[in-house]
Amino acid sequence: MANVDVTTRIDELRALLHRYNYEYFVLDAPTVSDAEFDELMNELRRLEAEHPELITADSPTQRIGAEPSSAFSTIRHEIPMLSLSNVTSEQEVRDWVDRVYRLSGHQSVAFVTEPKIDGSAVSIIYRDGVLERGATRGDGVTGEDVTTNIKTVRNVPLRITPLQEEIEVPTVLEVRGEIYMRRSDFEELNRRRLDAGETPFANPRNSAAGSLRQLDPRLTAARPLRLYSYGVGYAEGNVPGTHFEQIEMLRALGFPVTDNARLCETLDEVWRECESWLEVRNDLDYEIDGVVIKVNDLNLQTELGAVSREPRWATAYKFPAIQKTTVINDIEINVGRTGSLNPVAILEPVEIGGVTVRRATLHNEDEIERLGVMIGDTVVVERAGDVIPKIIAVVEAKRDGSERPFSMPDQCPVCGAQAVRLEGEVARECVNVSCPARLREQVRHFVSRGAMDIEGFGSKLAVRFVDLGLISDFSDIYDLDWDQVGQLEGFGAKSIENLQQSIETSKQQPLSRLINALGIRHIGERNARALAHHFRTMDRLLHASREELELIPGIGSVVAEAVFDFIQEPKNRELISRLEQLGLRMDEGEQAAGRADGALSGKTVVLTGRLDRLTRTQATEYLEQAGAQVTSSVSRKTDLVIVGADPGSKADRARDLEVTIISEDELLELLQNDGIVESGQ
Ligand code: JCF
Repeated sequence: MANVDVTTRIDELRALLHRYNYEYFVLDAPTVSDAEFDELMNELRRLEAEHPELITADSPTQRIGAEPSSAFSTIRHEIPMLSLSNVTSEQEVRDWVDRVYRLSGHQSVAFVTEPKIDGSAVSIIYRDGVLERGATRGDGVTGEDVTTNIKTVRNVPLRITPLQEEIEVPTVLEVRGEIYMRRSDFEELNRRRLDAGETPFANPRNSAAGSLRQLDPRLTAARPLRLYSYGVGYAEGNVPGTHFEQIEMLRALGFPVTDNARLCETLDEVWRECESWLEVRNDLDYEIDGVVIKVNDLNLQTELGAVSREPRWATAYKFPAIQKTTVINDIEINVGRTGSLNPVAILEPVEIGGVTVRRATLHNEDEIERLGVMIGDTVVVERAGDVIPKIIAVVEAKRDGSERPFSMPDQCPVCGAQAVRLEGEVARECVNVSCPARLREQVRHFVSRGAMDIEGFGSKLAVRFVDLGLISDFSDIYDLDWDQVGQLEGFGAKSIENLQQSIETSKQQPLSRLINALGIRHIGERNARALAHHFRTMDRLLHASREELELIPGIGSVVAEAVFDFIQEPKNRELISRLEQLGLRMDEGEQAAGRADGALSGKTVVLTGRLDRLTRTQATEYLEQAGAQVTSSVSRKTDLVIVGADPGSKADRARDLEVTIISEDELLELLQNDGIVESGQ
């Protein structure tokens, strides 16, 4: 090839590779296969090897491969990288906005909100469109030069390539942003680390921050890091005058920016955004720890200024902490409904998100081993939404040698029978089928709020009646010896009457609650509803075949098997027939069924991503009224997936399975046509 041709081809290859990289890592919409990409990259590498004089720092071949260094050099930020003040409640958000009104002298100020990505802050400087330097935030005034590492991050442009030719690139442009890891990438990374016998990372944030500060850039390159850019720092050249337009400029220059910045004209809008992100935070494929609120106008930002390194024109609404550290005072064994021995950590009480947490499940002995917990350890506890508190990690630095290891007992702590771990099971189980612990737990569950909901029949009473021999199976609840109950301490005529009344009322609970109450393996509230919706009556459920069970949306083969085994067991059928004779209602009724003739009736629907006009709860309610069933995961049985903003993996799976996908607006239209919501909502 003549030298001119080589130069032309190299330029062509770089442009193509740049575009494909952008499509893959910024837009999430690749147009070529990995193999095609690799082929072009190899061709470029070969040409550059033959003509080293043509290699440039911004060539796609130069992302990876720099030599390790012994330390990072320190840099000084041209403009300090400020940190954000925090507000933690609606009142504090209102106070903060009010203060902006007061200080600015304006009664109406436009704000921009955006989710606050939990990563590691960076500054990346481009001179004449070429990446010149990347640095960590450090203390905000000085940071570390991590240029070679930043260059390995796939969605960081090595050279700015505007999406349209007429867009002007500032001569100097400092892009500020956050280096983070997607949850799915993080989980994959940890799986690989575990396979390789390495210690897994605690969370995506630590993992991203650690990866960015590797002295060997090849290690950084092997981590699935991404950039999220949220603003402009220092610049020479034309830069727009509002934050919102700056984001749009960055997008037009090929940087990854959020699609979720919202312009808010009122305080109520600002707060609504904060709430809506709180609602979906656990459903996103990236971790967010709050919502950034900024004054949109840059002149007004300058006017407001900063105090002690915190701008007065921006703040972060921080979600309530869902992780805290505390001490494990003891580990107890709970014997579950199925006889499994479940270790439970007894914690030094700690408040997380407004709830005092005293216990956290340790699941089983494998989990204890994986975490390496000992009694006396300081641990990180997480309580996400209404999820049961769990122990995330041990803080080993807090150990002082007084901690005691824990081992699972080989006897049931309740009845003393042998506790064995069967082949292929994670839990140790008490071998005694009539272990009182099982019955206690079963009765406790039967009467509980999510099951038959018998008012006044709490856990304590359940345990007491079982221990006194008043209840030996569920049917005894409806056939209690009231004379004997009357002789118990604390039972007067009035309390007996109340209890009788609530037991009587519970006979009218719909089939779904009864199915849940029976305590069938793998059947909780959701699966019980799916079964009740499908069969409508207990009689039909008792006649179901394994195949029919497997075809029900939301019911997988393991669950189907458990239900089938349960209904085949003569003792269970006898119990159900006794309950029927005692007057329990054995059907679901019409009420919960929703409409039967609309476009959504009978459809199995999954919601994913962030909805703008409805809350998740509203959407679920409306869908159920329309006769649809809302399930949590996408499978071949799913008819429809409603995709909001930032949908994550469920939307990908829907596309893979070719399930129909509709937007929130389209959903609202369907609901309007069915008369479930009024138009204009
Ligand atoms: O997403 C973020 N972590 C984030 C951090 C977004 C922003 O718009 C920020 C920020 C930190 C400081 N803005 C500033 C001024």
